[in-house]
Amino acid sequence: MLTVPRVEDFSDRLRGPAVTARVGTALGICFGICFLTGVWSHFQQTTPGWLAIPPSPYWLYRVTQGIHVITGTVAVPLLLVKLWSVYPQFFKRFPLRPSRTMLVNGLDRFYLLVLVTAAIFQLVTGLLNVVHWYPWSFSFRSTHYAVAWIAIGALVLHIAVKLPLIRSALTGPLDDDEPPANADADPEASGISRRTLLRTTWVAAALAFVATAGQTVPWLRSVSVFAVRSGDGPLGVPINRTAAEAGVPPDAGGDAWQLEVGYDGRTTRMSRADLEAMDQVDEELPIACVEGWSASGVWTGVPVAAITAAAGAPPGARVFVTSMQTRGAFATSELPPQFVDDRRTLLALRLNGADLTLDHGYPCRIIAPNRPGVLQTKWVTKLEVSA
Ligand SMILES: Nc1nc2c(c(=O)[nH]1)N[C@H]1C(S)=C(S)[C@@H](COP(=O)(O)O)O[C@H]1N2
Ligand SMILES: [Mo]
Repeated sequence: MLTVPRVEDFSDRLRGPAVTARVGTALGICFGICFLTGVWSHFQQTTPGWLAIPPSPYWLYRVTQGIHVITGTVAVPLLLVKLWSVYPQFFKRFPLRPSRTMLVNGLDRFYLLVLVTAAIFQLVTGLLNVVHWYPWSFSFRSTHYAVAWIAIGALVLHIAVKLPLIRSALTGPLDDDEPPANADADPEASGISRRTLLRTTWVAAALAFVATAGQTVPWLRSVSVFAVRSGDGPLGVPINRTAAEAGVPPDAGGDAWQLEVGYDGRTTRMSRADLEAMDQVDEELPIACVEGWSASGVWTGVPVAAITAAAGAPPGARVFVTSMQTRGAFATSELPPQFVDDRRTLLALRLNGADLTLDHGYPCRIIAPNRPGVLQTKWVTKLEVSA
């Protein structure tokens, strides 16, 4: 017969507030940093009207998003140990009679369930997004963002509720000084100590760090087994979505291709040769994907500001970019004025000394400082300028 265990049935002396509070503190720090960098990433992609994101420093998004994915990955082993250290508490019985005790216990279980579910949801969806596996039909970004608020709200409540316990557990000893009275009878008593358990946890977290960090920290790349798409791609930069995947035909950038620049009811058309005839600028800028990987390249092309000026637009204009892509997301992006006016924002024609490959966005693509990869639109066909 299946019997529901009681809290006393879990007699593992490795568990206890001393372990839970220490692992929980590390986990809380990871979640806090992951939340803040995540909100930043969301704002980078759906910028609220009151916020003008600056193009400098050009590496900022690369760093914040690298940290977002690293702290999220490091949180996985920490969350597992944390849950292991407290799950017997879930089996603690409380009287199911209408009373204050029942109310308090019920609310306690409820918010903990919300916290645990939201935390697991965030880590699982985040990791699956990194490996491009979408076994769901909802929008990843808006859902991951909404659940982040639920998780952080429940986490703040959790810390507030447990603060006295956390404080005493962190200042108290880790291992019980006295060996358990039944040390001979209890086979576990001669096993590992809490100190060893914690050390193992930190090693697991460090391994998760090293395994992910290579996608932003170049010298770690060779050991970073979780660093998806951080290896070399054509011209030294990985490919996120190929032309075939985006439904861009191989001959899309052929001789017939022309860039349309619309401003004030007029359309200016430019061939690739026209663009090549304009003053070319070299800029070293990273592609910093929301998935955490990033890679630097030297891009050569025409400042977007030079193109808007050629179309007759004054400085301070914004530009709506459209790609030739026929399938999937990220076919368009918008450059706010501060990015258009920055001479490092290019309509790039070349990467690391060679013409762009089709998969990198041939015949031309946007590359701008301090922007998420999803906004570095490839296979550009139209720029709509509005003053
Ligand atoms: N038109 C278009 N541009 C796009 C994308 C896309 O799917 N379609 N993907 C974006 C994403 S998510 C990233 S990270 C970068 C990657 O550029 P790369 O493939 O040249 O490395 O391109 C961006 N530009
Ligand atoms: Mo990306």
